Amino acid sequence: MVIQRQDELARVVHEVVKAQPITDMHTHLYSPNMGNLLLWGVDSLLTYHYLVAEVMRWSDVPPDVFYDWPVEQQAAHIWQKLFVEHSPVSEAEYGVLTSLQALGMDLSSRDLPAYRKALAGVTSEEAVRRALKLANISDVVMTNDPFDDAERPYWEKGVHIMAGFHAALRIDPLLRGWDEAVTRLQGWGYRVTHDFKGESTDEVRRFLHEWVQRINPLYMAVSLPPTFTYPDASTATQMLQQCILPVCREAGIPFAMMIGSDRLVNPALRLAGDASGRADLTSVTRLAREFPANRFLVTVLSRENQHELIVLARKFHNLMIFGCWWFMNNPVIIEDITRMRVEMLGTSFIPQHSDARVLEQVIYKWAHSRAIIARVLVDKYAEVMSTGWRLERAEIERDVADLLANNFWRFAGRDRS
Ligand code: FIX
Ligand code: ZN
Repeated sequence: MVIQRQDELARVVHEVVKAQPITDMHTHLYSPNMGNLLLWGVDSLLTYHYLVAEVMRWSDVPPDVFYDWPVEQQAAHIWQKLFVEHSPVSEAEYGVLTSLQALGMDLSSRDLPAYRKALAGVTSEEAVRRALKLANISDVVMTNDPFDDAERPYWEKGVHIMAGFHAALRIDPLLRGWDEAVTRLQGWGYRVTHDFKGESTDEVRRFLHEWVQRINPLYMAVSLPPTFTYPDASTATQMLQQCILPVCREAGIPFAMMIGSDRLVNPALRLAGDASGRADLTSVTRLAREFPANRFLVTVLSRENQHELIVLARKFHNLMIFGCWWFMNNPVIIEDITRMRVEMLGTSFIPQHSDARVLEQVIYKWAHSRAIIARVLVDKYAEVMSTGWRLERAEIERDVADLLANNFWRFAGRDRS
Protein backbone atom coordinates (compact mmCIF):
# COMPACT_ATOMS: atom_id res chain seq x y z
CA MET A 1 0.00 0.00 0.00
CA VAL A 2 1.51 3.32 -1.08
CA ILE A 3 1.13 6.15 1.42
CA GLN A 4 -0.62 9.01 -0.33
CA ARG A 5 -0.94 11.86 2.13
CA GLN A 6 0.85 13.29 5.16
CA ASP A 7 -2.06 12.68 7.59
CA GLU A 8 -2.20 9.09 6.44
CA LEU A 9 1.55 8.86 7.00
CA ALA A 10 1.26 9.86 10.65
CA ARG A 11 -1.54 7.38 11.27
CA VAL A 12 0.30 4.50 9.58
CA VAL A 13 3.63 5.16 11.32
CA HIS A 14 2.06 5.34 14.78
CA GLU A 15 0.07 2.19 14.02
CA VAL A 16 3.11 0.27 12.77
CA VAL A 17 5.32 1.35 15.68
CA LYS A 18 2.63 0.30 18.13
CA ALA A 19 2.08 -3.05 16.46
CA GLN A 20 5.76 -4.03 16.22
CA PRO A 21 6.73 -6.54 18.94
CA ILE A 22 9.77 -5.30 20.80
CA THR A 23 12.99 -7.07 21.61
CA ASP A 24 13.96 -5.34 24.85
CA MET A 25 17.70 -5.87 24.63
CA HIS A 26 18.74 -4.59 28.06
CA THR A 27 16.66 -4.99 31.19
CA HIS A 28 17.14 -5.97 34.81
CA LEU A 29 14.14 -8.30 34.71
CA TYR A 30 14.35 -12.02 35.35
CA SER A 31 12.49 -15.09 34.27
CA PRO A 32 9.60 -15.49 36.74
CA ASN A 33 10.90 -18.86 37.91
CA MET A 34 13.97 -17.15 39.41
CA GLY A 35 12.30 -16.50 42.76
CA ASN A 36 12.50 -13.04 44.26
CA LEU A 37 14.91 -11.76 41.63
CA LEU A 38 12.04 -10.54 39.47
CA LEU A 39 10.55 -7.36 40.94
CA TRP A 40 6.95 -6.61 40.08
CA GLY A 41 3.82 -4.91 41.44
CA VAL A 42 2.91 -1.49 42.78
CA ASP A 43 5.30 -1.35 45.72
CA SER A 44 8.24 -2.26 43.53
CA LEU A 45 7.17 0.31 40.94
CA LEU A 46 7.06 3.00 43.60
CA THR A 47 10.40 2.09 45.15
CA TYR A 48 12.32 2.20 41.85
CA HIS A 49 15.68 3.79 42.58
CA TYR A 50 14.90 6.70 40.23
CA LEU A 51 12.02 7.59 42.59
CA VAL A 52 14.12 7.03 45.70
CA ALA A 53 16.54 9.68 44.43
CA GLU A 54 13.60 12.00 43.75
CA VAL A 55 11.91 11.50 47.13
CA MET A 56 15.12 12.35 48.97
CA ARG A 57 14.84 15.89 47.59
CA TRP A 58 11.55 16.41 49.47
CA SER A 59 11.91 14.11 52.44
CA ASP A 60 13.87 14.60 55.63
CA VAL A 61 13.97 10.88 56.33
CA PRO A 62 17.66 9.88 56.18
CA PRO A 63 18.42 7.29 53.49
CA ASP A 64 19.55 4.58 55.94
CA VAL A 65 16.32 4.95 57.92
CA PHE A 66 14.28 4.85 54.70
CA TYR A 67 16.06 1.72 53.47
CA ASP A 68 15.41 -0.02 56.81
CA TRP A 69 11.65 0.34 56.37
CA PRO A 70 9.63 -2.49 54.85
CA VAL A 71 8.99 -1.97 51.14
CA GLU A 72 5.28 -1.08 51.69
CA GLN A 73 6.29 1.76 54.01
CA GLN A 74 8.90 3.03 51.54
CA ALA A 75 6.30 2.91 48.76
CA ALA A 76 3.69 4.73 50.86
CA HIS A 77 6.22 7.43 51.71
CA ILE A 78 7.12 7.91 48.04
CA TRP A 79 3.44 7.97 47.08
CA GLN A 80 2.73 10.61 49.72
CA LYS A 81 5.70 12.83 48.96
CA LEU A 82 5.95 12.54 45.17
CA PHE A 83 2.36 11.91 44.10
CA VAL A 84 0.17 13.52 46.74
CA GLU A 85 2.15 16.41 48.21
CA HIS A 86 3.62 17.31 44.80
CA SER A 87 2.44 16.60 41.29
CA PRO A 88 3.96 13.54 39.61
CA VAL A 89 5.38 15.29 36.57
CA SER A 90 8.90 13.84 36.41
CA GLU A 91 9.39 11.06 33.85
CA ALA A 92 9.76 8.34 36.51
CA GLU A 93 6.64 9.59 38.33
CA TYR A 94 4.54 9.99 35.21
CA GLY A 95 5.77 6.54 34.19
CA VAL A 96 4.16 4.94 37.24
CA LEU A 97 0.88 6.54 36.23
CA THR A 98 1.16 5.34 32.63
CA SER A 99 1.77 1.79 33.81
CA LEU A 100 -1.03 1.83 36.38
CA GLN A 101 -3.45 3.25 33.84
CA ALA A 102 -2.57 0.54 31.33
CA LEU A 103 -3.17 -2.03 34.07
CA GLY A 104 -6.69 -0.68 34.44
CA MET A 105 -6.33 1.41 37.60
CA ASP A 106 -8.52 4.45 38.17
CA LEU A 107 -5.95 7.14 38.84
CA SER A 108 -8.50 9.72 39.87
CA SER A 109 -9.01 7.77 43.11
CA ARG A 110 -5.34 8.13 44.16
CA ASP A 111 -6.02 5.04 46.24
CA LEU A 112 -2.74 3.19 46.72
CA PRO A 113 -4.18 0.34 48.85
CA ALA A 114 -6.82 -0.27 46.13
CA TYR A 115 -4.11 -0.50 43.44
CA ARG A 116 -2.14 -2.96 45.57
CA LYS A 117 -5.21 -5.09 46.00
CA ALA A 118 -6.27 -4.97 42.37
CA LEU A 119 -2.86 -5.96 41.03
CA ALA A 120 -2.00 -8.70 43.50
CA GLY A 121 -3.56 -12.16 43.36
CA VAL A 122 -1.72 -13.29 40.24
CA THR A 123 1.39 -15.41 40.00
CA SER A 124 4.63 -13.81 38.86
CA GLU A 125 4.30 -15.74 35.61
CA GLU A 126 0.82 -14.32 35.01
CA ALA A 127 2.12 -10.87 35.87
CA VAL A 128 4.89 -11.30 33.29
CA ARG A 129 2.44 -12.37 30.58
CA ARG A 130 0.17 -9.45 31.42
CA ALA A 131 2.95 -6.85 31.32
CA LEU A 132 4.64 -8.16 28.17
CA LYS A 133 1.29 -8.27 26.40
CA LEU A 134 0.42 -4.71 27.41
CA ALA A 135 3.85 -3.49 26.30
CA ASN A 136 3.81 -5.71 23.18
CA ILE A 137 7.22 -7.21 23.93
CA SER A 138 8.21 -10.53 22.44
CA ASP A 139 11.70 -10.87 23.89
CA VAL A 140 13.40 -9.71 27.07
CA VAL A 141 17.13 -9.74 27.61
CA MET A 142 18.10 -10.02 31.28
CA THR A 143 21.28 -8.87 33.02
CA ASN A 144 22.91 -11.96 34.50
CA ASP A 145 25.68 -11.54 36.98
CA PRO A 146 27.65 -14.62 38.05
CA PHE A 147 29.05 -12.61 40.97
CA ASP A 148 25.54 -12.11 42.38
CA ASP A 149 25.03 -14.59 45.22
CA ALA A 150 21.26 -14.45 44.88
CA GLU A 151 21.35 -15.24 41.15
CA ARG A 152 24.26 -17.65 40.72
CA PRO A 153 22.57 -20.68 42.34
CA TYR A 154 19.74 -20.62 39.78
CA TRP A 155 22.19 -21.04 36.92
CA GLU A 156 24.28 -23.59 38.79
CA LYS A 157 21.14 -25.65 39.26
CA GLY A 158 20.39 -25.35 35.52
CA VAL A 159 17.30 -23.12 35.64
CA HIS A 160 15.10 -23.28 32.53
CA ILE A 161 14.13 -19.71 31.79
CA MET A 162 10.72 -18.76 30.46
CA ALA A 163 10.32 -18.65 26.67
CA GLY A 164 11.06 -15.15 25.40
CA PHE A 165 13.62 -14.45 28.14
CA HIS A 166 17.30 -14.42 27.19
CA ALA A 167 20.53 -14.12 29.14
CA ALA A 168 23.29 -11.50 28.96
CA LEU A 169 26.51 -12.21 30.80
CA ARG A 170 27.37 -9.21 32.98
CA ILE A 171 30.96 -9.03 34.16
CA ASP A 172 31.50 -5.63 35.84
CA PRO A 173 33.68 -6.98 38.69
CA LEU A 174 36.29 -8.20 36.20
CA LEU A 175 36.80 -4.71 34.81
CA ARG A 176 36.03 -2.38 37.68
CA GLY A 177 36.78 -4.35 40.85
CA TRP A 178 39.49 -6.87 40.08
CA ASP A 179 40.84 -6.98 43.66
CA GLU A 180 37.52 -8.22 45.01
CA ALA A 181 36.84 -10.37 41.95
CA VAL A 182 40.12 -12.25 42.54
CA THR A 183 39.00 -13.39 45.97
CA ARG A 184 35.63 -14.53 44.66
CA LEU A 185 37.17 -16.38 41.72
CA GLN A 186 39.73 -18.06 43.97
CA GLY A 187 36.91 -19.16 46.24
CA TRP A 188 35.27 -20.88 43.24
CA GLY A 189 38.51 -22.68 42.41
CA TYR A 190 39.99 -20.46 39.69
CA ARG A 191 43.76 -20.00 39.95
CA VAL A 192 43.92 -16.20 39.57
CA THR A 193 46.21 -13.67 41.26
CA HIS A 194 45.96 -10.00 42.16
CA ASP A 195 48.83 -9.10 39.81
CA PHE A 196 47.06 -10.94 36.95
CA LYS A 197 50.13 -13.06 36.29
CA GLY A 198 50.71 -16.78 35.83
CA GLU A 199 47.58 -18.72 35.00
CA SER A 200 45.26 -15.75 35.62
CA THR A 201 44.35 -15.05 32.00
CA ASP A 202 43.74 -18.72 31.20
CA GLU A 203 41.66 -19.07 34.33
CA VAL A 204 39.51 -15.98 33.64
CA ARG A 205 38.94 -17.28 30.13
CA ARG A 206 37.92 -20.62 31.62
CA PHE A 207 35.50 -18.81 33.95
CA LEU A 208 33.98 -16.84 31.05
CA HIS A 209 33.69 -19.87 28.80
CA GLU A 210 32.00 -21.85 31.52
CA TRP A 211 29.44 -19.09 32.07
CA VAL A 212 28.85 -18.67 28.36
CA GLN A 213 28.20 -22.39 28.20
CA ARG A 214 25.96 -22.31 31.25
CA ILE A 215 23.68 -19.36 30.42
CA ASN A 216 23.94 -19.07 26.61
CA PRO A 217 24.11 -15.26 26.65
CA LEU A 218 23.18 -13.11 23.66
CA TYR A 219 26.08 -10.83 24.58
CA MET A 220 28.61 -10.11 27.30
CA ALA A 221 28.24 -6.74 29.04
CA VAL A 222 29.86 -4.25 31.35
CA SER A 223 29.13 -0.78 32.63
CA LEU A 224 32.18 1.44 32.74
CA PRO A 225 33.07 4.69 34.51
CA PRO A 226 33.51 7.98 32.63
CA THR A 227 37.24 7.60 33.26
CA PHE A 228 37.41 4.34 31.30
CA THR A 229 40.55 4.36 29.19
CA TYR A 230 41.77 1.85 26.66
CA PRO A 231 44.59 1.02 26.48
CA ASP A 232 46.26 1.83 29.77
CA ALA A 233 48.52 0.09 32.26
CA SER A 234 45.62 -1.38 34.24
CA THR A 235 44.43 -4.94 34.64
CA ALA A 236 41.29 -3.89 32.74
CA THR A 237 43.26 -3.45 29.51
CA GLN A 238 44.82 -6.91 29.85
CA MET A 239 41.46 -8.34 30.80
CA LEU A 240 39.92 -6.95 27.61
CA GLN A 241 42.77 -7.96 25.32
CA GLN A 242 43.44 -11.40 26.72
CA CYS A 243 40.16 -12.61 28.16
CA ILE A 244 36.94 -10.77 27.38
CA LEU A 245 37.39 -9.99 23.71
CA PRO A 246 38.88 -13.39 22.77
CA VAL A 247 36.07 -15.22 24.58
CA CYS A 248 33.46 -13.02 22.86
CA ARG A 249 35.03 -13.85 19.51
CA GLU A 250 35.20 -17.56 20.25
CA ALA A 251 31.60 -17.59 21.46
CA GLY A 252 30.47 -15.41 18.53
CA ILE A 253 28.79 -12.86 20.81
CA PRO A 254 29.04 -9.05 20.95
CA PHE A 255 30.52 -7.18 23.87
CA ALA A 256 28.26 -4.44 25.26
CA MET A 257 29.90 -1.41 26.83
CA MET A 258 27.73 1.00 28.79
CA ILE A 259 30.00 3.93 29.46
CA GLY A 260 29.70 6.86 31.86
CA SER A 261 28.34 5.59 35.18
CA ASP A 262 29.97 7.23 38.17
CA ARG A 263 29.16 4.75 40.90
CA LEU A 264 28.03 5.84 44.37
CA VAL A 265 28.81 9.55 44.26
CA ASN A 266 26.41 9.57 47.21
CA PRO A 267 26.94 6.17 48.88
CA ALA A 268 24.10 6.68 51.37
CA LEU A 269 21.63 6.50 48.47
CA ARG A 270 22.90 3.01 47.50
CA LEU A 271 21.42 1.98 44.13
CA ALA A 272 20.06 5.52 43.74
CA GLY A 273 23.49 7.04 44.44
CA ASP A 274 25.14 6.78 41.01
CA ALA A 275 25.76 9.75 38.73
CA SER A 276 26.91 10.21 35.16
CA GLY A 277 30.01 11.64 33.56
CA ARG A 278 31.36 12.42 30.15
CA ALA A 279 33.71 9.78 28.77
CA ASP A 280 36.62 9.93 26.39
CA LEU A 281 35.35 7.95 23.42
CA THR A 282 38.74 7.63 21.80
CA SER A 283 38.94 4.43 23.86
CA VAL A 284 35.93 3.11 21.93
CA THR A 285 37.59 4.10 18.66
CA ARG A 286 40.71 2.18 19.58
CA LEU A 287 38.78 -0.92 20.59
CA ALA A 288 36.62 -0.94 17.46
CA ARG A 289 39.70 -0.45 15.28
CA GLU A 290 42.03 -2.84 17.07
CA PHE A 291 39.47 -5.65 17.27
CA PRO A 292 37.61 -5.75 13.94
CA ALA A 293 36.60 -9.35 14.58
CA ASN A 294 34.72 -8.29 17.72
CA ARG A 295 31.30 -6.69 17.69
CA PHE A 296 30.62 -3.87 20.17
CA LEU A 297 27.23 -2.77 21.42
CA VAL A 298 27.71 0.70 22.92
CA THR A 299 25.62 3.18 24.86
CA VAL A 300 26.80 6.27 26.73
CA LEU A 301 25.38 8.01 29.76
CA SER A 302 26.42 11.57 29.10
CA ARG A 303 24.40 13.73 26.75
CA GLU A 304 27.64 15.35 25.58
CA ASN A 305 28.95 12.03 24.26
CA GLN A 306 25.93 11.19 22.10
CA HIS A 307 26.90 12.93 18.87
CA GLU A 308 30.46 11.70 19.02
CA LEU A 309 29.26 8.12 19.47
CA ILE A 310 27.05 8.40 16.39
CA VAL A 311 30.05 9.61 14.39
CA LEU A 312 31.97 6.54 15.54
CA ALA A 313 29.16 4.24 14.45
CA ARG A 314 29.49 5.76 10.97
CA LYS A 315 33.15 4.72 10.96
CA PHE A 316 32.94 1.24 12.42
CA HIS A 317 30.63 -1.43 11.10
CA ASN A 318 31.40 -3.51 14.21
CA LEU A 319 29.93 -0.84 16.50
CA MET A 320 26.19 -0.82 17.17
CA ILE A 321 24.70 2.02 19.19
CA PHE A 322 21.88 1.08 21.49
CA GLY A 323 19.32 2.74 23.71
CA CYS A 324 18.97 5.95 25.65
CA TRP A 325 20.49 4.80 28.90
CA TRP A 326 19.23 5.77 32.37
CA PHE A 327 19.62 9.57 32.70
CA MET A 328 19.23 9.78 28.89
CA ASN A 329 15.87 8.03 29.09
CA ASN A 330 13.79 11.23 29.29
CA PRO A 331 11.51 12.36 26.48
CA VAL A 332 13.40 15.53 25.62
CA ILE A 333 16.69 13.67 25.36
CA ILE A 334 15.29 10.54 23.68
CA GLU A 335 13.79 12.70 20.96
CA ASP A 336 16.97 14.67 20.44
CA ILE A 337 19.19 11.58 20.35
CA THR A 338 16.82 9.61 18.12
CA ARG A 339 16.60 12.44 15.58
CA MET A 340 20.37 12.77 15.52
CA ARG A 341 20.79 9.04 15.07
CA VAL A 342 18.27 8.82 12.22
CA GLU A 343 19.81 11.82 10.51
CA MET A 344 23.28 10.30 10.68
CA LEU A 345 22.66 6.55 10.57
CA GLY A 346 19.30 6.08 8.87
CA THR A 347 17.71 3.08 10.54
CA SER A 348 20.93 1.20 11.32
CA PHE A 349 20.89 1.46 15.12
CA ILE A 350 18.95 0.20 18.15
CA PRO A 351 16.96 3.19 19.37
CA GLN A 352 15.93 1.98 22.78
CA HIS A 353 16.03 -0.54 25.58
CA SER A 354 13.91 -0.26 28.71
CA ASP A 355 16.45 -0.92 31.49
CA ALA A 356 13.36 -1.95 33.45
CA ARG A 357 14.14 -3.10 36.96
CA VAL A 358 10.49 -3.67 37.78
CA LEU A 359 8.33 -5.72 35.44
CA GLU A 360 5.49 -3.26 34.84
CA GLN A 361 7.95 -0.47 33.96
CA VAL A 362 8.20 -1.98 30.50
CA ILE A 363 4.67 -0.71 29.91
CA TYR A 364 5.47 2.96 30.42
CA LYS A 365 9.02 2.93 29.15
CA TRP A 366 7.98 1.44 25.83
CA ALA A 367 4.74 3.42 25.50
CA HIS A 368 6.65 6.66 25.98
CA SER A 369 9.53 5.68 23.70
CA ARG A 370 7.32 4.26 20.96
CA ALA A 371 5.48 7.59 20.74
CA ILE A 372 8.73 9.51 20.41
CA ILE A 373 10.27 7.13 17.87
CA ALA A 374 7.07 7.30 15.80
CA ARG A 375 7.08 11.10 15.92
CA VAL A 376 10.66 11.27 14.67
CA LEU A 377 9.93 8.78 11.89
CA VAL A 378 6.83 10.69 10.77
CA ASP A 379 8.92 13.85 10.34
CA LYS A 380 11.69 12.05 8.49
CA TYR A 381 9.34 10.13 6.17
CA ALA A 382 7.42 13.35 5.48
CA GLU A 383 10.60 15.03 4.30
CA VAL A 384 11.37 12.10 2.05
CA MET A 385 7.83 12.05 0.65
CA SER A 386 7.96 15.77 -0.07
CA THR A 387 10.54 15.02 -2.80
CA GLY A 388 8.04 12.80 -4.60
CA TRP A 389 9.54 9.58 -3.16
CA ARG A 390 6.95 6.82 -3.06
CA LEU A 391 6.67 5.20 0.36
CA GLU A 392 4.90 1.92 1.05
CA ARG A 393 3.45 0.69 4.30
CA ALA A 394 5.51 -2.50 3.98
CA GLU A 395 8.66 -0.40 3.85
CA ILE A 396 7.69 1.40 7.04
CA GLU A 397 7.01 -1.98 8.64
CA ARG A 398 10.45 -3.20 7.54
CA ASP A 399 12.20 -0.12 8.97
CA VAL A 400 10.34 -0.28 12.27
CA ALA A 401 11.00 -4.02 12.63
CA ASP A 402 14.70 -3.30 12.07
CA LEU A 403 14.72 -0.59 14.72
CA LEU A 404 12.72 -2.36 17.39
CA ALA A 405 13.88 -5.95 16.94
CA ASN A 406 15.87 -7.08 13.91
CA ASN A 407 18.91 -4.81 14.16
CA PHE A 408 19.61 -6.32 17.53
CA TRP A 409 19.21 -9.94 16.43
CA ARG A 410 21.28 -9.41 13.31
CA PHE A 411 24.08 -7.78 15.29
CA ALA A 412 23.91 -10.50 17.93
CA GLY A 413 24.31 -13.01 15.09
CA ARG A 414 21.25 -14.95 16.16
CA ASP A 415 17.87 -15.83 14.78
CA ARG A 416 15.00 -14.76 16.99
CA SER A 417 13.79 -18.05 18.35
O1 FIX B 1 24.47 -0.66 34.93
C1 FIX B 1 23.32 -0.74 34.50
O2 FIX B 1 22.91 -1.68 33.80
C2 FIX B 1 22.38 0.38 34.85
O3 FIX B 1 21.39 0.45 33.88
C3 FIX B 1 21.77 0.14 36.19
O4 FIX B 1 22.64 -0.43 37.05
C4 FIX B 1 21.12 1.39 36.76
O5 FIX B 1 21.07 1.30 38.15
C5 FIX B 1 19.78 1.53 36.20
O6 FIX B 1 18.85 0.93 36.68
C6 FIX B 1 19.59 2.40 35.09
O7 FIX B 1 18.52 2.50 34.52
ZN1 ZN C 1 20.93 -1.40 33.14
